[in-house]
Amino acid sequence: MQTISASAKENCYQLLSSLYGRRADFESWWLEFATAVDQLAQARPPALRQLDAERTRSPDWFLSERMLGYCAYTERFAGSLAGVAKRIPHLKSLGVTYLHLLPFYLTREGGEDANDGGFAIADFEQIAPHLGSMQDLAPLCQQLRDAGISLCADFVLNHVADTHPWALAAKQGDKKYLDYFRSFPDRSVPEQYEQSLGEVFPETAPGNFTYHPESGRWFWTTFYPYQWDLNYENPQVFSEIALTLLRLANRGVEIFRLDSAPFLWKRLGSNCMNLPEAHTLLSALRALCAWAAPAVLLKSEAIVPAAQAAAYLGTEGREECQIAYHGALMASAWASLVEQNVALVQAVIAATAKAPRHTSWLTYVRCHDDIVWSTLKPQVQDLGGDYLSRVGHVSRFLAGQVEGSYAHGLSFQTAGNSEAVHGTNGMCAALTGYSAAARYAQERILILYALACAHGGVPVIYMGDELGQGNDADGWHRQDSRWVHRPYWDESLFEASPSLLQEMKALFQKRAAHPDFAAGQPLQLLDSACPAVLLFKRGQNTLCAFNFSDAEQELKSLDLRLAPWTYRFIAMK
Ligand code: OTU
Repeated sequence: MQTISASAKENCYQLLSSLYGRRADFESWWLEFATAVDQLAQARPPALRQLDAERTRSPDWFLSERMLGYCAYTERFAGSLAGVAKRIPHLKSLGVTYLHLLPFYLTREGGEDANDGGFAIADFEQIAPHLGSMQDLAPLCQQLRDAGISLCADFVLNHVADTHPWALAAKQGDKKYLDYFRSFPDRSVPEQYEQSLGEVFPETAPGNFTYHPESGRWFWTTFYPYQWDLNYENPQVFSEIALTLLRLANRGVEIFRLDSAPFLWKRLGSNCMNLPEAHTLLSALRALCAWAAPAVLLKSEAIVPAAQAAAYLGTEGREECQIAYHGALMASAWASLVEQNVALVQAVIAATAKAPRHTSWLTYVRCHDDIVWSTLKPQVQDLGGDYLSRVGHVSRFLAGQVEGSYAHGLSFQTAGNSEAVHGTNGMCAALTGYSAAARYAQERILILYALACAHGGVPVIYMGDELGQGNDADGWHRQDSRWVHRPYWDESLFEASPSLLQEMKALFQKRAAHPDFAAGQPLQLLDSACPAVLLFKRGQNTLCAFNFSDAEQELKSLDLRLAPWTYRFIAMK
């Protein structure tokens, strides 16, 4: 243990020195930082030290076929942090072993519309008062752990709220804190950056810089104007964030979802995403965990094309996050569902690198964000199609704007710029037609979840999908239409959707029962000779077949008939 920790410390030093080593104050900064980390490592509670030892012995624990995630907003799921415990029986009945709670920290005031649903954090060391207090976190982690469930906490790396004490000090012109952000005295440099920057919310938050009148400066704001990007060129920012992460880890958080990971570093002339320095920062955080809290897993939230997303899993010899969202797989599954043709999902799977050892993809069907279509750009282009018209059709279909569509979703951030085709919002039940009782809708939900279960990775259920929960009517009136797919927990759905819930559980049990579904097992794409059928082999001998169409399909070579919108997992001889 000692030697592993010492070499992780050395590794962390090397990584950080590659970023900050040229600064005159680097060595003194490091000394102070390392002392604080060592103290936190020593303060780690005995139960977590035991977990550290166990996980160090079995670093592949989360690659198991029995690993299953669940994602929810604390308030919408259970009222408060303490309330989450009452949902443990439901989670256990599904076989869940990992619970991701969206950000539960103190946010800027004004309600969820004014804080991006918790993603504008005013203090990482406090819990939002309506959700409880920091005293509730460790007991919840313990209760979940006793039930075999690891808590995954959201952790926003790229920005803080404009009401965070650092931002308040910067607004006053405090030099130390001005250097925590990226700000400019006028628009000249921002305008140079804008030449090559994209826009995450082109409709509701155009541009990437926000003028702050009192200080007279322009602050870098990739997301909403009230979310101020942190300046990771300042090592002090890294140490503040890193120590906060360790303090939360010592309370029992086992997995951190590193929000907006691609945006941590900026370079003029680039789109300021996925830069090598951003990867170095994540590797340094990983080394930090290996040094002071080895049980902890890092999960990158980089919703980018498959090849770029794979980079967040690191490489042999340069570790990074253990888990990475596979946003392209998710988006391509929806596109193939609409097109009744599996070319896109197949192309994405073919372009997906096998996760390096001790790492895994995260596979999912829906989440609290939109389906981000730009993740498919390379594959749509490879297939020779026009990106905008192809993706545009898919998003119009899901928004119910195409004749014959069963879907009730919404296009996101596209108004004012029809070229953007940014994303699609809506609950799984709304996008598949389940909410409208459309024929085959239940099968469509199951086929998507079956793919997430079979592909290889940690599959994550989005709260409500297992019960066929539809869109939240309240969300339609909000400026940010992602709220349509952020409904409140609804107990009545247990009676309304018994068959879906039963089939979902059956699917999760099938996966948990077979080691071929473990994340590390190989995937081999097969030619189904049928444009609507996705076919691959997992592990030693499991054949996975998915009919993405309204028609029955026959695979003659396998002597297999697939009813419309069905999946089959078959043990090969
Ligand atoms: C994340 O998403 C969160 O999941 C969002 O809920 C937040 O609004 C946002 O960060 C700001 O904190 O653009 O469409 O590649 O895609 O960081 C979702 C990563 C997003 C981005 C991602 C972002």
